[in-house]
Amino acid sequence: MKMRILVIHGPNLNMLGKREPEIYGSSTLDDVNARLGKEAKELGAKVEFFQSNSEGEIAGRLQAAMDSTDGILMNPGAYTHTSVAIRDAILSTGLPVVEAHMSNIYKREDFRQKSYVSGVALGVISGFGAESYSLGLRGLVDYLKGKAGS
Ligand code: CA2
Repeated sequence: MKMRILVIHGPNLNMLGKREPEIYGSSTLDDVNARLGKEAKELGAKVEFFQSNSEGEIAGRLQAAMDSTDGILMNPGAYTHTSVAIRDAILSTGLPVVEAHMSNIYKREDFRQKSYVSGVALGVISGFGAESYSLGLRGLVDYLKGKAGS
């Protein structure tokens, strides 16, 4: 069976390509998802996408993923820096999660330099624009292929 990957985009990422292109680039969320869909196909994986501005909805989607997903690629947006609830929901899934950020959060304001997610993530990619998602997908799929073969 094909590997099943869930991509979660956190708050305000629906605005991608429409505001602040100097920080987040000019690709829209649909562009990013279309590219990930194509790359996933090449890697032999199936992707599903979810975006929400609500912490509770994201926690709920993580919980629902438990039995229907092999791994999660996630940009938690601003909740990265605030949400114990999302961290706990990730832990409750028991699934590998790759945390991706378009900007390099360690080059920005102090309040962005703490991530509640990194400590429970398989790995973190930050600073490569929309490419961060592609790199994260590659890392996640490679990890899952290694696990399936071991
Ligand atoms: O660098 C990233 O990917 C972030 O996760 C993006 C979040 C930010 O709060 C994190 O610190 C770093 C913000 C996402 C909002 O994205 C927008 C995109 C276009 C226009 C407005 C917001």
